[in-house]
Amino acid sequence: MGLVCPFNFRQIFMNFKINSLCFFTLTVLLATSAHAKLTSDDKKQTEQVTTTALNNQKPNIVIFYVDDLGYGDLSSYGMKQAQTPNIDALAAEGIRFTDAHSSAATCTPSRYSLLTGQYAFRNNAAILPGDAPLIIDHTKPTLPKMLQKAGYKTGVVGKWHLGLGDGFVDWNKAVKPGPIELGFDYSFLIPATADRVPTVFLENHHVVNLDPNDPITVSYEKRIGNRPVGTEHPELLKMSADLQHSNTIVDGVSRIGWMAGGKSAEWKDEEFPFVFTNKAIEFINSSKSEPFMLFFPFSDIHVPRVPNKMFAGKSGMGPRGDAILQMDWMSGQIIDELKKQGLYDNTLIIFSSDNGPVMDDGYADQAEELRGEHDPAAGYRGGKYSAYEAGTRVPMIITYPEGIKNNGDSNALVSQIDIYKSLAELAGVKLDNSEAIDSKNMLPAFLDAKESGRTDMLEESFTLAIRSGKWKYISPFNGTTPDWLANKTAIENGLKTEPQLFDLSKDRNEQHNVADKYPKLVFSLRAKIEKIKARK
Ligand code: NG6
Ligand code: CA
Repeated sequence: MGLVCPFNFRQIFMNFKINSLCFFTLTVLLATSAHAKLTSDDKKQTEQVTTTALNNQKPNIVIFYVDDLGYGDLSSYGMKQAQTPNIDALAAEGIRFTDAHSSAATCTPSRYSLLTGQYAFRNNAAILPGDAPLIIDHTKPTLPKMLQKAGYKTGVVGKWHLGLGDGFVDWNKAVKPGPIELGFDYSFLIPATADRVPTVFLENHHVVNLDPNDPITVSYEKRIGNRPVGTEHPELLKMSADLQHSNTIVDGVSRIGWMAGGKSAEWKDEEFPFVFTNKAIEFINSSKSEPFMLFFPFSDIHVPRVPNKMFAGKSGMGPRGDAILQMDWMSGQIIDELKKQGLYDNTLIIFSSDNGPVMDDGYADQAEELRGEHDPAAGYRGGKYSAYEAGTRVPMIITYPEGIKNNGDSNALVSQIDIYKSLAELAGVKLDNSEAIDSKNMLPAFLDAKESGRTDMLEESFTLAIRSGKWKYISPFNGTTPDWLANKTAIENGLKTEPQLFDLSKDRNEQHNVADKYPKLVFSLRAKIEKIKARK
């Protein structure tokens, strides 16, 4: 896991890196305090000079955000059956976190928290249909807006799933508000998930390759258009699907929801790896004269898993394993570009996943049957949707050759919700008290494997859980789950009507509920959750 570098040499190199980081922070501080005493003209001039000077120093930021990748789904996190060399190289060079968490056990809530620094329950952010309105208030601060303030060019390429528009979306016109209004200078997206219509790419405000004579309409209520549907035409399918995923068929895959028109704009799932990496590389090349932030949320390894033929059949674990290889290749292409452009050493890369693993998520792609000995959750209990650890404990790797103090494994407890304040610190942006209220500055832990992380951390699923020291408390669940997450599965996912308490130091697999033995502790952990809920 360590750098193969003679100690003294490495020490000098590290000191240099720390010094340049300190210099950067110091310059920001000096520039900020000098501003208070200047006239507005003076200010403008100073701003120009300092911005230029600082821009040369500010690290670029790339966030690789995989969909549904489990804690054990990389060879650098214990997967034996297939290799992920590009990500493993990041892990070997940077910090490999062993107790890092998505803020929630599903996609939309995790993404919401990453971009706002607030827990999703504050906004009832749940899994969204493909025609849902934007769930982030675009008049409020966001992570990309915060970085724009610091002079960053910001881009998002990949899967969105945070809603678009403000009620009814007309896909044939400018689709907004969306990522641009939230502070991304550039966006190239699939609007929701690959299993939801509309199955078209959206570049900035517009659907790509749309023929105005063949307008798109989308419905999540009733069947529209004349495309075949999965329930009636199973012979057209690459893989069969459950009822929810058996509506409009596009590219041999039945999806959730119905879509009419927009034939020329339809995507081909197999082309995703090239389309997205090319767009990301174009963004890097057009932004490299300024500091930039690229948010790269993958469609992989979410369903439907339809990897390109370069990867199909290569993992020995079926489409789910092949999608992992595809995701690794895509990451490698972007990392190679950063290296080719001489940008890599001054780029902070965060690699992580939006929630834990799932095998069957609606399509019969044999993920379970073909996984063999592979354990996507690496021994933790649960997975996607679950209140148990594998719901949110995901791989997280950070590299930043010019900024990392000590690399290696870190067992610091960190949440992706902390990315907001940590990047604000890195970029030298002062936040309002009302901004990113749930985020904590974890920059020291992000840049040093020897630093510790949080003492307490909330985990969101269909209920709320809290980690505190060695303890994990899961609140009783009295709500209802969606029909497809039937009661039995809900219980398997830790959604029980009684309180649950686990000592993770002895019971990492959350098998022994000791809530009855420690009523005072249960009381105090519950109070901690209530305090977080009341935070303003
Ligand atoms: C669920 C879908 C599932 C997946 C998930 C979102 C059904 C039965 N299940 O509603 O297939 O799309 O939503 O996944 O429809 S996530 O990673 O984007 O949260
Ligand atoms: Ca997900």
